[in-house]
Amino acid sequence: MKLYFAPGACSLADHIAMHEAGIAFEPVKVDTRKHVTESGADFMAVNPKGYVPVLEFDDGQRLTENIAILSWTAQQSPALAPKDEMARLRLLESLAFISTELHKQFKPLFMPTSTPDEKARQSDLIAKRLEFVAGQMTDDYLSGPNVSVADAYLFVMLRWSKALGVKIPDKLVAYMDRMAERPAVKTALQHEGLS
Ligand SMILES: N[C@@H](CCC(=O)N[C@@H](CS)C(=O)NCC(=O)O)C(=O)O
Repeated sequence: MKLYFAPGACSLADHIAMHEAGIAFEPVKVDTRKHVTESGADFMAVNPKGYVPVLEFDDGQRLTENIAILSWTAQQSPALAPKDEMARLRLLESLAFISTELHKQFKPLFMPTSTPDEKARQSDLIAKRLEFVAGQMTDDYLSGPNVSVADAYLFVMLRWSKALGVKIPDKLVAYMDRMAERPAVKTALQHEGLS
């Protein structure tokens, strides 16, 4: 099994989650600007959408989209798998929120064409959403005392927030430190050359 990733990109969430689940896989580094893998292969042939993450199964099938890959990963591990139907829906709810209301909102912050005003407005929007997440969190992790694949995704959003100067609520700063101590997070960061 292969996970196509770009260092520090959203694919870091899948990378962390795969380690949390204890799944053996080969990480394949991708240059998402040039659309080539580390070995020089054409990444557009792997994912015509041109972006990471991609999970490639041993039979050659490929799964894209963070929500799908993280959901699959959760299903593989009893520790990460939600216990009942409502918990599964709550996990999906968290993943959808992180994907659409956080992840996609960073785009203007990464675009060189965005004006300082646009970037400031977008930073404020993301900061408000992080406040909302902090308000909802009543335990060590997003969905309670145990880590889930959604935590891996949120951790990446917090890394980006920190790097881009988006205000992070104190509760999430402590949460980020807690996540950073997890062996799966350390291993994924190390593999991506980020530790
Ligand atoms: N909808 C996709 C978006 C993935 C995405 O935005 N990937 C970024 C890295 S965080 C990327 O590879 N961008 C390169 C490109 O679009 O060319 C998902 O959630 O998996």
